[in-house]
Amino acid sequence: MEGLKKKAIEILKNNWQGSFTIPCAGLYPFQWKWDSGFIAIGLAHFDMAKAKKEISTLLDAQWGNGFIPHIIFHNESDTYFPGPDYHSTYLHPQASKKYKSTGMTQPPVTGFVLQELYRIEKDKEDTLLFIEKVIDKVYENHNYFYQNRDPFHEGLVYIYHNWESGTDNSPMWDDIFETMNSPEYSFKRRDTAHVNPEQRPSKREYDHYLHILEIAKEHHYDDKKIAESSPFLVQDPLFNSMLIKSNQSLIELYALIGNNHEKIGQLKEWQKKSIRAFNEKLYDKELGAYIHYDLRNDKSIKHISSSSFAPLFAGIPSQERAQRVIDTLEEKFGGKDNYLCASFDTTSDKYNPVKYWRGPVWINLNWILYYGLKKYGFQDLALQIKNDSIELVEKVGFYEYFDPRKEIYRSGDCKGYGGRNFSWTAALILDLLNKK
Ligand code: 9WN
Repeated sequence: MEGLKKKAIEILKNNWQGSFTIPCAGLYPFQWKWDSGFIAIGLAHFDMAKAKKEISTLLDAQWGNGFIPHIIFHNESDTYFPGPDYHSTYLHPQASKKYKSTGMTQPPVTGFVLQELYRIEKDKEDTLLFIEKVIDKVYENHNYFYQNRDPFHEGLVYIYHNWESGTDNSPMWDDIFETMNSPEYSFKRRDTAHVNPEQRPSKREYDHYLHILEIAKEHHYDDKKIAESSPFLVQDPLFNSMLIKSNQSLIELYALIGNNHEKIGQLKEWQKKSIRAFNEKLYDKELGAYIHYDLRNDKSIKHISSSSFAPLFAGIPSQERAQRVIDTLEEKFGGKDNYLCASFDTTSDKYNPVKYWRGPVWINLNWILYYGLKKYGFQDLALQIKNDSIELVEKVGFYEYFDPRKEIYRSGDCKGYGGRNFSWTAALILDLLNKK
């Protein structure tokens, strides 16, 4: 395992850009919000100064209204589409003047990442001083979500773009895209110059992505107008689980720091309401799983993905419900033929083990699942997820995503998919190897 750890550290060192880390060279040449969080956890295991810098740089790009963008364009690289000019976030009056960025966000992992840094570092005092300096920015980000992304005051926040989910081309969105009548745009993609197109979203999917973006731009990224008119408006169990988990971390960190009673009180209120609404609205009894809700078309999306299990990580289900959810996981994602955990229901017609978020295994979702399973006492399954993650990386390398089918590796031909030397794969494998 020492060799694997060394390689993981080497990848993180190579992808470090002086004040932040790229997800991987070529394909993703900027800073991404949720990648940065996972990466900071990896960095904390060997270079806490870098871990802190990673987070500070991300938070420095926060907008005046508390929003944190999903990509921060620190440089002029033209190997990625769509770039800063396309996103044109200067249109929003409170956008960062210091950094070019996108006008969409990603799952709010930063709160629990701060707590992970505190757990990992031996020098608790010094880490807490750092946390004290940045924690209000994370709180303001949560405040932004509850004030602007929850139009019916349910305690559940929406995403207005599939890129906000982090699970970009999940089959979850297929039916919504069908309703959109997106134009056929002409544009030059860059991703397919780096990665086999078979493993990436289709041209038609990119048309949809751009169409939603055009509508947001038309409204100068105004949240109210987006809530009224975006064809894509979804309450996502992964996104909301990350928010709830991070709320809890903020409560515990503020308690360690002392004072801050008002903020703790507010966080507890959000927490209570969010967990209740989550269990009522996003749980499907028949499927035995948490699912997405299409807020624009007012209906549940009746599919199961790896996002369906994220609520375990945030402590959302009761023990009894957690057991039911695990039965579903074992029935639809497990079995001896697959590595855990496919990103989409392997028994569905829409499952594709090669294509991006339509089936392959992703290490960040495995990491979330691992800690979720441990929290509820499912030790064996947790260990299986951990071992599967390590085995996949040992077999083919630190890729962005992996084929779940065991048979495919037997010939020795199968490589991992997407980007190579991928930062969060390195960071989270390092974390799994360093913790019991
Ligand atoms: C769009 C950087 C990001 C991840 C996402 C992943 C992929 C981008 C893309 O890469 O998305 O944000 O261009 O495909 O889906 O989760 O944060 O690693």
